[in-house]
Amino acid sequence: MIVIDIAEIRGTERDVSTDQWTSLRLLLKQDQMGFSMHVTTIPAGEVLEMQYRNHKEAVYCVDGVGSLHDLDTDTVYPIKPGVLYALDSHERHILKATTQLTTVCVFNPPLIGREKHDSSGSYPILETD
Ligand code: 9YT
Repeated sequence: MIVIDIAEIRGTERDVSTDQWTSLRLLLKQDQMGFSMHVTTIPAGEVLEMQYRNHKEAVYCVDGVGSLHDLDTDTVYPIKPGVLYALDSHERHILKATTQLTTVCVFNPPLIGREKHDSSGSYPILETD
């Protein structure tokens, strides 16, 4: 069994930040659950364009408000606590944080933690050492 307190992750290599977000990786590929699970915080005003070509991602909002623009269908959805979106078809999308957003994100296949977004907003598939 894995039992982890998010406080143990802060300041470790599982505490990943870019200039647009911070992500605490509760579970990664090396934990052998078949998915990774992250708590991602996006500051107010950020606009993230992404397309996960190599992964499926589900995002559950636990705090804050914003919007999600599905660029494949040109549909805009409100994001608020209790809303989940699942990118089941690798959709191009834009996530806007109106206030600071806190989300729980699950990736399949799991991230190993060192992935960087490419110019399209995708993560590569990386293998563990
Ligand atoms: C919501 C979203 O996808 N943000 C980008 C970061 C990602 N959630 C991650 O690497 O944890």
